[in-house]
Amino acid sequence: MVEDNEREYGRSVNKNVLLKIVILGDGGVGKSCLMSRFISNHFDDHNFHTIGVEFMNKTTEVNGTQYTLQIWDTAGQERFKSLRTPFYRGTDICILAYAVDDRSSFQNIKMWLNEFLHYAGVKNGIEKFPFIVVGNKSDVSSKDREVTYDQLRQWCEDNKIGTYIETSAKTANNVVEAFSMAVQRWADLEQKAEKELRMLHHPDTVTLQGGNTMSGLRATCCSRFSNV
Ligand SMILES: Nc1nc2c(ncn2[C@@H]2O[C@H](COP(=O)(O)OP(=O)(O)O)[C@@H](O)[C@H]2O)c(=O)[nH]1
Ligand SMILES: [Mg+2]
Repeated sequence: MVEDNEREYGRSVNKNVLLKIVILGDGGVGKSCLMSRFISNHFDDHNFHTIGVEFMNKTTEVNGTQYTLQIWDTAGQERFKSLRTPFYRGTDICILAYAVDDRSSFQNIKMWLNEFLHYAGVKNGIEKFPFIVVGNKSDVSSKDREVTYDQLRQWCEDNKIGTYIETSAKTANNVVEAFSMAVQRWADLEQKAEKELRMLHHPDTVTLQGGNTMSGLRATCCSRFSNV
């Protein structure tokens, strides 16, 4: 989704980075409400149904960089299975949502994670893709709560996801923060990937402690190129 000439790895203040974000999770956890709270700071208490797939854009600034977030919302993937691949393709950030008053929606996060890994073709491993797990409806009374923050933290640790938060689309608590955290995670991973790439292309810039592994690598590179 991010054009090459727009890639700024979280550094530029002048350019706009376009990021495609998908929100996945069981029906009823508040995906559409989270999106409309973030986009227009609005909460609609009566049920409305997402028809198929839709996306909305919002421009936001995170750490001095301008981002246009293209947020994709969907309803009943079961009914729209043929849309899965185009829906997931080119995703930069994946939000996995559940509701804290619905234990089964929390248990299904694993299924949504696997579905995304499969259909979006994430190959580099969970740690290298910006996932954020969002426990929505944090405003519910403690007697209605079925998932604790500790369980969220533990699940994320077990599944190697470093970014998670509880939100309330109803009260707006942590909604902007959730999107900012997700973008920040994306920027951190981009920067890390860029560094790794630079190391590959310019091994001279790497300081090695002990051993001569890099000079060995250089020799291999040079001999390969000199044979061309
Ligand atoms: N208490 C509470 N209810 C919410 C919250 N977010 C959404 N809801 C309600 O949960 C229901 C489902 O929300 P919706 O956004 O349509 O869920 P979706 O199917 O995941 O898109 C609606 O009745 C919302 O009013 C929240 O943060 N707190
Ligand atoms: Mg919806």
